[in-house]
Amino acid sequence: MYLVSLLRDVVARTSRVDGDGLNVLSDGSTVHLVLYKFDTCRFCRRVFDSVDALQVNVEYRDIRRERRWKKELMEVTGKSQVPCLFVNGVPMHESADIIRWLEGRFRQAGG
Ligand SMILES: N[C@@H](CCC(=O)N[C@@H](CS)C(=O)NCC(=O)O)C(=O)O
Repeated sequence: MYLVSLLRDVVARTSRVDGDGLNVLSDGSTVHLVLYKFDTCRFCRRVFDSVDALQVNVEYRDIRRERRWKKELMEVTGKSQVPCLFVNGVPMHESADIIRWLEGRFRQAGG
């Protein structure tokens, strides 16, 4: 049963809508978000949940599905650790920091 639910979860994750990553903030400025991840990473899942709850537009780059994303991540950050969120091209590691940042930017007043 555990395997079945795990597989179902993986399928759900892989069918998630991949946006273009462009977000318009309340002050009219734009922020481009790219998340390097892989789907069985539990730290990535915490970030997925936050992205979904906050309805943020994120472009996903799966480092296990496409070799070029892992290569690119390593070239820019010097490591292959995920999740890594690029905010307007600037990398941010650590799921807790990423979630805190997302909540600070995208949580609706009163929400
Ligand atoms: N403290 C980090 C842990 C992230 C982490 O351990 N990610 C694993 C995958 S679940 C990883 O990327 N390990 C290094 C590697 O695969 O090169 C966070 O919360 O984001």
